[in-house]
Amino acid sequence: MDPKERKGTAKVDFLKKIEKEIQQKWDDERVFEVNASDTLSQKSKGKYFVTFPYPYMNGRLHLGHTFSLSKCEFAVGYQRLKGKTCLFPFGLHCTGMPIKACADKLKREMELYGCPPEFPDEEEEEEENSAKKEGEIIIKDKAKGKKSKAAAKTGSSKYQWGIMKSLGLCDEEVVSFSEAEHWLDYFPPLAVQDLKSMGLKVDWRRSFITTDVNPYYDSFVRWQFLTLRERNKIKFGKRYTIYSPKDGQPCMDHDRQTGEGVGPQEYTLIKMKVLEPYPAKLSGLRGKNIFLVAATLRPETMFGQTNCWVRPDMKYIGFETGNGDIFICTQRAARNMSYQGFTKDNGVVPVVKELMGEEILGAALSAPLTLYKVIYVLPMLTIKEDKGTGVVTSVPSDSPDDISALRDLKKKQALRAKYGIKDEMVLPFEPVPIIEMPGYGNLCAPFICDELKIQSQNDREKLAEAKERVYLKAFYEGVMLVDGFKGQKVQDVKKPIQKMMVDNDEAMIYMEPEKQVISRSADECVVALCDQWYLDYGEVNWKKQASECLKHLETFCEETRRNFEATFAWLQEHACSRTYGLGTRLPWDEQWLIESLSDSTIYMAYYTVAHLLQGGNLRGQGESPVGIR
Ligand code: A2H
Repeated sequence: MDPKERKGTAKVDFLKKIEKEIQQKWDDERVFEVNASDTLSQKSKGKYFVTFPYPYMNGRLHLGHTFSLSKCEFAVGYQRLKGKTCLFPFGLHCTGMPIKACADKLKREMELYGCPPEFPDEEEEEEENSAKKEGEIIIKDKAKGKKSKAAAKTGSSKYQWGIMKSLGLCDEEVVSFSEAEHWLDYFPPLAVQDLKSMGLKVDWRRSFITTDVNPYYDSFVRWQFLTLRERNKIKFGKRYTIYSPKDGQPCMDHDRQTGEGVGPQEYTLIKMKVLEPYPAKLSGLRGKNIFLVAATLRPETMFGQTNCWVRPDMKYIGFETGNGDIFICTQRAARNMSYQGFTKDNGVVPVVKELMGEEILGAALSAPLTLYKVIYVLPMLTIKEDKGTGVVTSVPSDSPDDISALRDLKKKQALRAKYGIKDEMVLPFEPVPIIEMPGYGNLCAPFICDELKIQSQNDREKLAEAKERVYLKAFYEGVMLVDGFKGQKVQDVKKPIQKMMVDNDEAMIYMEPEKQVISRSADECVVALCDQWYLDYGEVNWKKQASECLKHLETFCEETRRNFEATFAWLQEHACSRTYGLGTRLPWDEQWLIESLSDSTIYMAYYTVAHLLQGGNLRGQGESPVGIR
């Protein structure tokens, strides 16, 4: 070995030896164990407390933890040198789905593939088949096949078994991880060991794990929830929640792969009735009521509908609703609706027709509120697949997208011809003045499109600007021109007009996630109406109290204060009950588990007494140092 290198190692080894000895001394002398009474001593120059969001115990800690921890660690070390009585407690979180999901996945793999499991290698099978057809590529494909088989056996695997093996565990050890409780035995002591070797200045007597495995923490959380209930902060009922059909339960921030902070977005679903004779594609459904259902954010503009848009090259379905009517929209939207009481069976979409947009172009419709008795289905090429129902109602007076697409069709005979649209379906339809806006007149969308010289529906950037300019302004400054609402502000009539159409069975409330949400189980989430216990964080008085508290809170910097304020602003009803996972049961309705964000809101208070209850026994199984049971 290079002598330089050897010298380097010797120095590090020496330092490590000192480190070990000192850490042992800290441990023996219990130097980081502090009690409330210590702050009363003459020597104490004040008190200082740090807390780190307790990490989740589905694996070993990693470099990310180390980085974040260093801030607590440096702060507490510095304050200690200044003579303050410093407390750094450290809990470990086990509540929620992922541990249980991994354990169950492992169990399933062993049931399917034996123990130790022999996994099928799909890639190799496929490649062998194709290799038979084209002899030439055998060598290349074989090599690839071997690689993927090796991956399945080692670690970079889609199988839970492979993931566990990659932690360096032997077969027998992996088997024990098919019981969720084993994770709670295995990882927490390793976390403590790793944190100790990092030299953290922690009072380890105050450590604990969560869930009903630990009777002390369990009763702390039960107390918390009983108290919240007594104070009327917890309610029960059907609520719109982001939900994973695959998991069969709500999917909150903690359970998501993507879509943090995303909530349900409400649309008004406009029922546009297809008139007889039905287009050929739908002729088999004669005798049934068929509706194209359009999702809109602007129910108050329905007085100005001139047509309905679908995208010619997009897939739609017709499905049967609870009362036997047929709704036409995208499969994705129908999936959401099926969890919101639209269909006979929850979560089941009874598909009666699959079709392309172009197959219903030119269909005649009757739509609510508009003065045009009959309007037609026309092509719009910019409709997105992942928003709303894929059916868009057209209000060219107030929507820049709609006026541009309508002008395209009016201008270009060839475009009409391409899609078989007759002149009388387009040419007689003019924008209807329904809203007056200061500075924009009574046809704000044509006005802004002229001003920005928008040429077609494909002018995406300019259209985005046009929408930005008129959308908010219309909400705050728009004044209605139509009979019955004349002179009223848009923001005041939006809800009443929505309600009027819903009451007349011309519209419904439809929800979907604001943006795509993918669960940790890799499911695309929907919005579902679920029976829920929920924390009523949106309640006005509670919010007022919280804001008042924040005023008196030292946040050390403005950014932190702003983050609190922003969270208060969006936080609404928070579903806190779950059916699957680990945790504490709701004391008054034990079929439910309390989810992982809700059992971790005030645990810092538990640190103040944890040592008197558990005395450092993570699972709370030993005797309490002060005899509390
Ligand atoms: B709005 P947000 Cl008058 N692809 O309704 C493209 N656009 C879609 C869509 C899809 N898959 N699904 C719905 N939309 C439209 C009326 C309206 C709308 C007026 C003015 C503005 C306006 C009449 N068209 O929206 O991205 C629908 O058009 C401007 C924001 O969820 C729906 O409301 O915010 C709106 O976009 C939903 O867009």
